[in-house]
Amino acid sequence: MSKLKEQSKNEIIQKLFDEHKEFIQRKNIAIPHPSRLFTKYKYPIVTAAHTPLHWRFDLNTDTNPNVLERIGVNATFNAGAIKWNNKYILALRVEGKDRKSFFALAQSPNGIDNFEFWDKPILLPQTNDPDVNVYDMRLTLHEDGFIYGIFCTERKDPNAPESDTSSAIANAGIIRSKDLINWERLPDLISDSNQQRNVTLHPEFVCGKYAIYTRPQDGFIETGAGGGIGLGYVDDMKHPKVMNEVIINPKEYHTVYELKNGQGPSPIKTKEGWLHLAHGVRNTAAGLRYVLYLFMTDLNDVSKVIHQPAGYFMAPDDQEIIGDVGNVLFANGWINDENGNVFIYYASSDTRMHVATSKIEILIDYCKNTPEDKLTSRGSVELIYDLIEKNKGKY
Ligand code: M1P
Repeated sequence: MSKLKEQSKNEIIQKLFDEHKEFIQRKNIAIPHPSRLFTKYKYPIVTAAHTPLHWRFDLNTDTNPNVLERIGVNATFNAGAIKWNNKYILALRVEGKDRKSFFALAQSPNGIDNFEFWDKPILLPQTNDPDVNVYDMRLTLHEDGFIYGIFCTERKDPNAPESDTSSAIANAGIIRSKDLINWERLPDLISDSNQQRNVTLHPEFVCGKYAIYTRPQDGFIETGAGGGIGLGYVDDMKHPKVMNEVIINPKEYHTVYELKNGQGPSPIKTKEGWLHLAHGVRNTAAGLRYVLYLFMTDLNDVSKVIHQPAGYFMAPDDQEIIGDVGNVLFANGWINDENGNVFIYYASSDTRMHVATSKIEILIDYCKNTPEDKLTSRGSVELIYDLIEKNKGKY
């Protein structure tokens, strides 16, 4: 490549910044879903291309005379979410081209577009056992006054044979803050399970204890005898030992969560129960398929599921099916706005972030009035027969 003249180097840098700004400020376009349950949006809200140029380019033309990208970002996905100081904030899983994930906050004034990263990613405080990889943070404002960030921390499995260079031990790492800027690292979750992923806090104390959603499983990939969404109790987050862990929402044969499932973000309190967003995984000839489903638990007994519609609430559509890990929708963040509007932040195929909007009343109606899974084909047809009967004279 011929050497660039100083003027053209500066023009290239200016063009990079102009195009980046224009891209970030692009207005999103609502696409109401035919189910009428939610509205999706035309453009992903945060992608690798949204990450700041000063994280990726050396902007000094003496040390970067060809104006090349020095540090690449592969994907931005699986974000925790919180509304803070009137801004919609995402804690994104940013995955570098080096395969490592880390967390970075981005904010938007309206929750659907104009997401801009904060100046620097989070430099995560460490425990005595350093994280090798971290991902999928849930942000929860707990009634104790702290914002908790619970995420998955992975370290190499010390018992894996030498030839196995990918198996890891996954556990829940915990940080907390009062301002989203200064983070205190707490010890990792202490539980009876070999592997924990998809862990998040219930936002209120339950009988004076922290209630925590878990996903115990036997292996790194395989659930074994484990799996299902668990609920346990912690006395003190500075010594986060889970007690009395029970599975409140198990995986189930021949359903969209037949292989495994996991709690998404912390549940939302409604007048009619706690509203939960979760992901369910089934196996197909083309590999795993991750979809999102909803269920509700009792206000007075958070371990009791009171409504669970059959099947999925949201599945990957069109371009969402394609990505680094195809056919995956995953959500670990949502925001319940003051006026009953709900912003569901979901990632497609481990590659980019999207938003879907709905209303609390719609999600409750969906949970209460969508039939439960009858677990057989004949049962599914019987449900359609019931509806046809009810609709007689109306079509
Ligand atoms: O690749 C799909 C998802 O796989 C894992 O989720 P789970 O533990 O439920 O199988 C996680 O690695 C998640 O980040 C990823 O999106």
